Amino acid sequence: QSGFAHLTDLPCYVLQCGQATAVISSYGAHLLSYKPEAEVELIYLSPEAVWQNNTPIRGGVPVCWPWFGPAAAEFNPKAQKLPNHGVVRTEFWQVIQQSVTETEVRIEFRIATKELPYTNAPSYLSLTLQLTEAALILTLNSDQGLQQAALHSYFTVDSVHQVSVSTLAGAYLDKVKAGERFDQQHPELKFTAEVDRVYLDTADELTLEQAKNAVQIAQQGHDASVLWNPWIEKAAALKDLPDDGYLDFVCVETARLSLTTSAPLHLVQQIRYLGQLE
Ligand code: TA6
Repeated sequence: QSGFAHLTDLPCYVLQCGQATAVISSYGAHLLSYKPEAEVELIYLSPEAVWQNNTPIRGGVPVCWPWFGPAAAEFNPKAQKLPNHGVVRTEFWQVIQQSVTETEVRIEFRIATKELPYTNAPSYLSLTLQLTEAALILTLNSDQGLQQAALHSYFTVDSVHQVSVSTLAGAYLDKVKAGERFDQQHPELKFTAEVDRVYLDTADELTLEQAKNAVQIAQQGHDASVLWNPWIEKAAALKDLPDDGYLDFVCVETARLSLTTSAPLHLVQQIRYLGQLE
């Protein structure tokens, strides 16, 4: 696959349903590409991404689990140095099921959860990918709650300056401003500086619109959506992203962040290409 030839020897699975294709690696159960049509790539993958030496892949759809961002105290009683966004981005997952019908191609990855420094580790975590001609659905499941999770999707854009995400409402935590809480004033967000926001109680559907086309992101089982673009300085500080790479993507992430919800994890993100805009 030419778009990720730089990820040498990365084990990948290619799914195809009609014109739609998706590529996912067993390393991190990490989606690398989703093309609803032959020439239309919706997912951003950094040309400087690496996966060797326990590096999480920059771009695609990283799976964050069982914590999001830096490890919360619950996960880190000994205040160790733990990785950002949990521990499964850099593990190999096992394929436990694959099926093909006329209307859907499906693959399920599982990981036996490692010894973690907290008491509520579930017995498994699974990521199922369902590709149809109309959409791609990612579903993250486990048999426990009391854990954080996110599908940290990087969407490719022609120019970040021409992107908006809607419909946004209600409170958000602004990580660019030390996590301070604000109220969203406009139903859409445009990107004109660094954005790192956790929207609480977000809609089940968000739309990512750019000059020429739009993508719908439908979600279930979430209690937050995260919008992220590192902008100039932070992009320059990320060694697996080109300095101008921030122009080429925005992250729209489906997250479950409450650590008090005991219902089993069931987090869904459905990506649907809405096509060219008039
Ligand atoms: O989802 C946004 C975020 O948590 C940012 O704060 C930013 O650090 C980003 O994820 C990327 O994290 P990573 O560990 O992949 O470098």
